[in-house]
Amino acid sequence: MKDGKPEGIRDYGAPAGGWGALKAVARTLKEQQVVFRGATALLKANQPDGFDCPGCAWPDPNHTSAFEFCENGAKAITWESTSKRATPEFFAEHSVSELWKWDDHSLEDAGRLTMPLIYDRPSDRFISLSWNAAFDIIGQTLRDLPDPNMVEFYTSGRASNEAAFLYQLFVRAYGTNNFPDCSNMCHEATSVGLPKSIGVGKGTVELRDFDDCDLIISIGHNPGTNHPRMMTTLHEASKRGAPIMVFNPLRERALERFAAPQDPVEMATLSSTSIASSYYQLKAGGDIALLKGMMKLIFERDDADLAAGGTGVLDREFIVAHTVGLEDLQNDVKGTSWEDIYRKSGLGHDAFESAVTTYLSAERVIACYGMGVTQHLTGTEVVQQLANLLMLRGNIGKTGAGICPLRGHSNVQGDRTVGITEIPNSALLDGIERAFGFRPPSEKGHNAVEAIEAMLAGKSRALVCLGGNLAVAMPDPDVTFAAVRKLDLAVHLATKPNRSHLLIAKTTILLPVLGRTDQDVQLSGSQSVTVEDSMSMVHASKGFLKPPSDHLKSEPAIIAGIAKATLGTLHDIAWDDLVANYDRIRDRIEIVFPDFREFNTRVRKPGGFRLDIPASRREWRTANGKANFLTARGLDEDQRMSFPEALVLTTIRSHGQYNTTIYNLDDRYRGVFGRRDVVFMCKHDMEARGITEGDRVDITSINLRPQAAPRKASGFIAIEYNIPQGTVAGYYPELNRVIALADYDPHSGTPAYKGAPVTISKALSSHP
Ligand SMILES: Nc1nc2c(c(=O)[nH]1)N[C@H]1C(S)=C(S)[C@@H](COP(=O)(O)OP(=O)(O)OC[C@H]3O[C@@H](n4cnc5c(=O)[nH]c(N)nc54)[C@H](O)[C@@H]3O)O[C@H]1N2
Ligand SMILES: Nc1nc2c(c(=O)[nH]1)N[C@H]1C(S)=C(S)[C@@H](COP(=O)(O)OP(=O)(O)OC[C@H]3O[C@@H](n4cnc5c(=O)[nH]c(N)nc54)[C@H](O)[C@@H]3O)O[C@H]1N2
Ligand SMILES: [Mo]
Repeated sequence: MKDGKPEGIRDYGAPAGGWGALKAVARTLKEQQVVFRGATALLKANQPDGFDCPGCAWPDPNHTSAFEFCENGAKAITWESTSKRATPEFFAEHSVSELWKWDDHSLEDAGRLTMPLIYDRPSDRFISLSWNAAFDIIGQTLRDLPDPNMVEFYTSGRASNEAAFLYQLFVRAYGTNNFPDCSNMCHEATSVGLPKSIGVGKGTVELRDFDDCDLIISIGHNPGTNHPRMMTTLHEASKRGAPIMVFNPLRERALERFAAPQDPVEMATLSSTSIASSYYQLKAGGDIALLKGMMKLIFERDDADLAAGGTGVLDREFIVAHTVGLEDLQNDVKGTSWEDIYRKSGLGHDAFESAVTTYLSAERVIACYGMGVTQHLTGTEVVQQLANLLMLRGNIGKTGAGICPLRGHSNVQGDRTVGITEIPNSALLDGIERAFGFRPPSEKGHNAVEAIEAMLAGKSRALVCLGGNLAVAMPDPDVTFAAVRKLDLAVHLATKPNRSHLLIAKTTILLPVLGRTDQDVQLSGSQSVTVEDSMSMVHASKGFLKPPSDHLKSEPAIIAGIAKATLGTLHDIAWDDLVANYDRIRDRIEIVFPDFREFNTRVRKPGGFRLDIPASRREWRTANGKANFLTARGLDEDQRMSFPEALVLTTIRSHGQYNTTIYNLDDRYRGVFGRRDVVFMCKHDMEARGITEGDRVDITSINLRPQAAPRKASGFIAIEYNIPQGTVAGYYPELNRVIALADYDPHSGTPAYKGAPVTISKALSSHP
C-alpha cells in the first residue's frame, strides 16, 4: 500500500489520448524490439497501398487518409511485427507443463511461431515437423472419423475474406456446418436480432452519417480502448456541438475527455475536448429497463402532445409507411412500471427526463453499441429494443441516422459475409453449388457453446482453429479446458503461442501463419487480401514486412494444404490454382455472393466499396417486408439476482489487452498499473460486506441448483470505484472462471459475460 492505495492503483487525471498515448506507443515499440520494423509498419497502416489495421473494425476515411495516430492500433501492429520468435529451440527449452504455468502475457510474448509443430508426448514438448507431414496427419485423422459432424471448425475474426471463404468451402466440402465462431461470443445478438427488426444483421450507417447527425447515443462500449479510431469521429462531432449521450456503468475516461494526438493545438496546450454531453451510469444488465423507460416516457410525451392538440412526438409517417408492431410495443412498455424500470436500470426520474428530452430534440440520431449490450442472457432483445427506440422517430434509413454496432475483430463481419455460419441459408448453398458444382449439407451446425458441449460429451473428436484462443475466450475454463483435452486432434493456425495450444489432445499441431503485416507471396506474385469493416466497406489489405521466418504459409495456403490432404480430388476443387492468385478466390466469392459483383475491379479502387445494406434505404428484407417493432418480455430478471447479497459481475477489457492477448498489465485510464487481479466495487457494496480497499476477496458464482458446484475466483483485490451499487466489474479472461457455460442468450448463443450473478466476500487471509 502507498498513500493508502493498494500497489499499482492511482488516479489517472489526464484525458484519454494525448501525450499519454504517444508515450505508451514509444514504450510498446521498445518492448517489442521493433523500433524500426514496427515504426515503418505503423506508417503503412490503413493507407491505400498498405494493410488493414488488425486493431479494430472501425472504418477509415476511405483508407485514403493521412496517417491517423491510434495507440491501440499501434499496439496491435507492433505486437504482430515484433522481432521476438517462438522457435523450435524455444520449445525445446520449455516443456508444455512448464509453459502452462506461464501467464497469458508471457506466452504470447515468446513471439511469432516460425515452424509447424507437433506435440511429442515422451519429451512433453512441441517439436517441429514438415508442412507435408502436418497436412498428412490432419488429413488422415479427419478422413478416419466416421462422421464429418464430429469435427469443430472454429474461426476467429482476424481471418481475411479469402481465408474464411476457402475455409468454409473446405469444411462444407468435407461435410459439416460446425462453425463455432468468435462472433458467437460477440455480436451474434446483432446478427440474429436485427434481421428480425430491420432485415439485415449489420449496421445501417456510413462514416459520413456522423457528419450529419445531431445526436450520438453510445451504449455499452468503450471506444477509447477498443475502437480507438472512433475517437476521431467522436472528437469531431463534439467539436461541432453534436450532443453525445453515454449509457455505461463505468465512467470511461475517453468518453469523458479526449485529447486528439493529431490535433496540434490540444497537444501543444495540453487541452482536451469533452466527449459525452451527458453520462448515465446505468446498472450492468439494466439496458432493457433503460430502453423501455425511454420509450415509456416518449409515449407519455406523445400522449400529452396529442391531448394538447399537437401532432405528437413520434415519426408517424415513417411508422405508418414502414413498420408493424407499434401497438404491441406500446402495450408492453406502458404495462411496465416506472418503479421496476428505476430499480432495474439504476437510473431515476430525472435521468429519464433529460435523456428523452435530448433524444426528442434531435432530428437525426445514431446509436452506437458494443458488448455491454450484446453479452447478456437477453442480448438479442436489448439490440431489438434499441432498434425500436430509433424507429419511433424514424431514425433508421435516413441521412445522419441509424444503428451502429461496433464489431469486434477487424474482419469478424466479413467472415460471416463470406460464409462462416453454422446456419447456412439457401442462397449460400445455391451459390456454392453454382460455383463449385456440389450441394453442401444444410443441417444446422454447432455454434461456440454447442461445440464445447459436443467436445465435452465426446461427440466431437477434433477441433481445427483458424486463429483465436477459443478455450480461454469461452466461459468456465474448467469445462472448456477439459473439453479440448479429450479430443483426438487439435489443430491451431496461429501467429503466436497461447493457452489453448497447450491443451494437449491425442494429437496437437500448431501451424504458423503469416499475419496482416507480412508480405504474402504466391505463385503469381505478391497478394492482397480483403476485409469488411463495421460499416460494410470492403477494402484490400496488403502486408509488406519480411515474414518472421521462411517457413510460414498464408492462411489460404494452409487451408488448401489441409483440404487437399483431407479431400483429395473430391468435388474437383482446384485448391492450388485458387491459392496461386487470390483474384481467383475473389472471382469465386463473387459467384457465390452476387453482392460482390466486379469484386476484383471494385476492390482495387482506393477505399474499396460498400456492400449493400437495404435497410439503409428503408428497404426491409424481413419476412413481412416491414421494419418490426419487437417486444421483450419483462426486464431481464434473473432469479439468481434475488439471492441475498447478489451482485452483477460484468467482465471487460483493460486498455492493455486485445481479447485474450495481454499486451501489458496496465489499464491506464482506469488507474490500474501492473496488475489485473482487481474487482471494481462501489463503496457501499464494499462496506456492506466488511471489505476495505485492497482486501483480498473471493468472487463466487450464484447457482440455484444445489447439486452444481459454484465456480469461484480467488486472489482478487477489491478496488473502490465509481460504479453503480449492485454492479461489479473485472477483467476478462481472468474472471471467465465464474461464468457458467450454460448462461447464454438462447436466441444468439452469446454467453452472458456482462451479467454474471455473483457474491463477493473477504477472503479468509485477506491481506495480500
Ligand atoms: N484494444 C483493443 N481493441 C479491441 C479489443 C480489445 O480487446 N482490445 N477487442 C475487440 C473485440 S473482439 C471486441 S468485441 C470489441 C469490444 O469492444 P467493447 O464493446 O468496447 O468491449 P468491452 O471492454 O467488453 O466493453 C464494454 C463496455 O460496456 C460497458 N458495460 C459493461 N456492462 C454493461 C451493461 O450491462 N450495459 C451497458 N450499457 N454497458 C456495459 C463497460 O463498462 C465497457 O465500457 O473491441 C475490439 N477491439
Ligand atoms: N468474460 C469475457 N469473455 C469474452 C469476452 C468478454 O467481453 N468477456 N469477449 C468475447 C469476444 S467479443 C470475443 S471476439 C472472444 C475472442 O476470442 P478469440 O478471437 O478466440 O481470441 P483472441 O484473443 O482474439 O485470439 C488471440 C490469438 O489469435 C491468434 N492470432 C492473432 N492474429 C492472428 C492471425 O492473423 N491469424 C491467425 N490464424 N491467428 C492469429 C494468436 O495466436 C493469438 O494468441 O472472446 C470472448 N470472451
Ligand atoms: Mo469480439
